[in-house]
Amino acid sequence: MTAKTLVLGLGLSGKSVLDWGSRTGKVCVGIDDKILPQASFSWDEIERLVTSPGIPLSHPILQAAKEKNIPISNDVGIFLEEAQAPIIGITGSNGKSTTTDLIHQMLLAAGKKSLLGGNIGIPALDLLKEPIPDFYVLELSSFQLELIPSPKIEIGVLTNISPNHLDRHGTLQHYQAIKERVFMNASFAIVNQSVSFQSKVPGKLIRFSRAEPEAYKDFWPHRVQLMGKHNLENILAALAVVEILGLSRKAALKCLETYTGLLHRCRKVAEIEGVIWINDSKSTTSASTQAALAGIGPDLKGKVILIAGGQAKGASFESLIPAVQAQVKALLIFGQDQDQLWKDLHEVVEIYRVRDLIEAMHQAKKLANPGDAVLLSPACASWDMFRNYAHRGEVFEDQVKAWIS
Ligand code: UMA
Ligand code: ADP
Repeated sequence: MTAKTLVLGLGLSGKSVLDWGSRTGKVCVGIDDKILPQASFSWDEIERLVTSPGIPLSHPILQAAKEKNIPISNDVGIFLEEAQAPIIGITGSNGKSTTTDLIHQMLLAAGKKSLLGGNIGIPALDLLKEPIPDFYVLELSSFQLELIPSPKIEIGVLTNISPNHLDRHGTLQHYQAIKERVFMNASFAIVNQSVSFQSKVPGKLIRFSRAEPEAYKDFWPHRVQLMGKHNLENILAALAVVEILGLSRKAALKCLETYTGLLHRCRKVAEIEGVIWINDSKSTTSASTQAALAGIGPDLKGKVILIAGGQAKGASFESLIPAVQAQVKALLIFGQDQDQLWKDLHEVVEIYRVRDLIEAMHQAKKLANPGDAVLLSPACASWDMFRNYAHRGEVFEDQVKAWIS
């Protein structure tokens, strides 16, 4: 009987495992509760289970494998075993994707071959299809690290720690312990000054903090496109990597001059007549809109004109009240659940109901003064009027670009 790898979950990571299996001659069987619920296999032929990060460890298949002493891993675990170039791993509660992308861009700017992947949306195993680079830059989630007790990572970056995914990890302490794995075998650990560790740091510890203006007065804020103090921390973490590797700070800073951030996440699209237009279409919840307001509002000379609306998925917007009160001068609402937005926020801000996003933008243009920012951060899903959040963000960016061209 051929020994087989059982692949649980056939989303992005599961598919990358099947693909890796066919490239390397490993026989894999895929199962998925939604896509392929009927898949049949016999436990006797399974030598290893490779699960997907979104599947909790309490899943019956994972429990059964554990009882049968079948090794359990995930796509990132396999990647770390197979990768032939040093790995820079980035984890943390917030800012993972931005920091990961910044490090990747800075490596490229310094002339290094870098491949980017992991939780950011490019499955790690897909990177093995490319020629071996100088570095792999991997965003790692707690869901991915949970199944990798001792990851082989050369430079570990921990952006920050705040409670997240506790429904899955139980306690903040356990969640943090999982995150700290990122530097447990690393030669260098780059860690936010605000994090007090639980575990030992075997390599050289480098702390970054925005409490030391000397570290950033040569570039912040006059030479960067990214906005908000949280992004300053992400930049400091990325620059620490540049320094460790002995790469050119000048080239890294040059790269920051044009870096506008990841698509649809608090991305500065343009400044028109002193008004900054920001696309945060990825925000589909009040929590992320609140984070966007907290990140952007305090650094503005003026106020935020917020564009929100879409499908609320049953949520209320009351948690937005303090941030809206503090940062927003007008709120433009559209879409299926605009009544809920109006109900929760009309007492604290001036609200305008509009037909659609484009009308919201025209109205925002009229209301904005130099120093203000127009922020698309909908706090809602987009499916009532758009294909997805990316489509919504593209409509916004296209309109802004049409105004400047
Ligand atoms: N499934 C089951 N049974 C279950 C649950 C899910 O069979 O009980 C199946 C689903 O039907 C689906 C598949 O599992 O077909 C989905 O697997 P998944 O949720 O692990 O998602 P993937 O598409 O494999 O994407 C994963 C990461 N998803 C999660 O961690 C939830 C992606 O991170 C990552 O980009 C991708 O691998 C490539 O590495 C996304 C994410 O939301 C962006 N991450 C979380 C975050 O950032 O907070 C951790
Ligand atoms: P992640 O990948 O950890 O979700 P992202 O880089 O995609 O993080 O940023 C998502 C949102 O998290 C941003 O739009 C911003 O509101 C917030 N954020 C980003 N970086 C930080 C940081 N260093 N500290 C706190 N919040 C942050």
